[in-house]
Amino acid sequence: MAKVVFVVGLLALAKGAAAQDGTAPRAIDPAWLSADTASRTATFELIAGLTGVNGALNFNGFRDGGLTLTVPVGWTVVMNFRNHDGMLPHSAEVIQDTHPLPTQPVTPAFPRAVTVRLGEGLPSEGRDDIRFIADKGGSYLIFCGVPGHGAAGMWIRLAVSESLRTPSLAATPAGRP
Ligand SMILES: [Cu+2]
Repeated sequence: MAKVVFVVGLLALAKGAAAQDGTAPRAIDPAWLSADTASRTATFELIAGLTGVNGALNFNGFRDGGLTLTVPVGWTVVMNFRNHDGMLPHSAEVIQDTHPLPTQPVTPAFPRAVTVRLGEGLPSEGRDDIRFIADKGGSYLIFCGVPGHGAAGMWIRLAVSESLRTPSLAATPAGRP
């Protein structure tokens, strides 16, 4: 009996290690997004380098547009940025959906839709909360402004919808914008 328990324990350890190395596909955590319909505010936990995916050049474990935050037009968007990467600095800004992707920081698509230290990045466990009004419908990118990171895949999508009434978060096909 003790042997069985030992084997189960080893399996649990192995599973934990696989999750930690970040190669396993990651599910969307519902806690990442909250919506206040009274104040029309969407609050999103934006976590740089959450997993090891793409050498940690990811947001919330997703790269190359594999995650899309959708908000209704006119809503206030709060992004609680945190850098979970123990190695590299990261930042974030909302930019126009452009191809090819910029290799340097660019002007954000909405005023103040940008973290501090955009080009140099925030250090490990650095935080910055950004807040802006999504007053133009369309498709945008949430992009790391540290040179080379966004172009290497460190971007997800922001859709500002003219028709939907509630914010949502969904996995989307990864690929070029
Ligand atoms: Cu980065």
